[in-house]
Amino acid sequence: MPITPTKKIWMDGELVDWDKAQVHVLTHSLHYGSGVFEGIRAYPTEDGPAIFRLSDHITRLLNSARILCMKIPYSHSELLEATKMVVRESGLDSCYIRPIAYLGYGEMGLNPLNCPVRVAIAAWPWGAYLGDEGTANGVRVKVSSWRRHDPNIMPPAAKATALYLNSSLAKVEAIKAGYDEAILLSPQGYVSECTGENIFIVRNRKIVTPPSSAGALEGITQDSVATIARDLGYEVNVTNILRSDLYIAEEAFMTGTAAEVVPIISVDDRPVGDGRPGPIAKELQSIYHAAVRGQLPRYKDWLEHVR
Ligand code: PPE
Repeated sequence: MPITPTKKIWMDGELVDWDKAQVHVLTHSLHYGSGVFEGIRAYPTEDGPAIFRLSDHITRLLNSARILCMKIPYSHSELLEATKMVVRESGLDSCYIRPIAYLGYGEMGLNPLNCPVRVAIAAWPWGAYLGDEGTANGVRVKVSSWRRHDPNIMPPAAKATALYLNSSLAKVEAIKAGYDEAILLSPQGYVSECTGENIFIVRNRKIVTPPSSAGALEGITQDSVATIARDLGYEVNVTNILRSDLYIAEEAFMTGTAAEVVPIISVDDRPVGDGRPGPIAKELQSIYHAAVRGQLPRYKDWLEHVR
């Protein structure tokens, strides 16, 4: 998806012009995938733009860095304020925000401990990740031939750039085969997640989503949607599911910051339910859309206003 430039990017403590936000070709993270990042969204609200669950995203960024022994030279509150500044500066009331911490120029080789840690935060307008059509009418997915990471080979809890090669392999395979998105299984064969989204299914009116032990990222949207579902009275379980559960589910949908809530209408060419977006998926989607825009008092604590 193309990027629409905005004016400034926050880099290592200052705002620099969009076109000047550049790095050296011998940047460590370019060679070894040693970066950690976040994807965050800001939405228009009555009180101006608000960033959804910003504090939780910054916490996850710092945890990702901790897993990699990367010392980010900024505190949680400094990163929080910097992110708000980037959104204010952009003049946008709706945008996607990409903070990244990476190892810069200075050292080569697999011991990263002496590399300088760099941090950048950019924001730009970004539409529906799986398209407006996919959001409204659902997407077709396939189980990938690629497996998700074994937690002792690559830690899925770290939202690290290197892990996304696995996501890209699965995404390319799915697109080339004519599907919209892929579902990855864990090395043990449990359903893990999609390439950039968590997955949920509904069976016997109970909502189920796989745990991080199946290789899934602990999604912030996953948590938001599970909270909304429980508030509506649904039973939500975070537990392992099998590939065959996907084929006999009444409903399936995926969640992510970029994707938001997207119904799945078929898996491996088997229609999910009646092959149309399910009622629970649609209900959760519409409440999520209202919550992120500050339209529901119950979820206002999730919003970080930028002004
Ligand atoms: N799993 C993966 C692998 C993942 O990348 C994401 C977010 C999620 C689950 C959902 O997490 P959360 O956003 O906290 O609900 N993917 C981000 C990056 C997508 C990209 O193309 O880059 C995102 O949605 O921003």
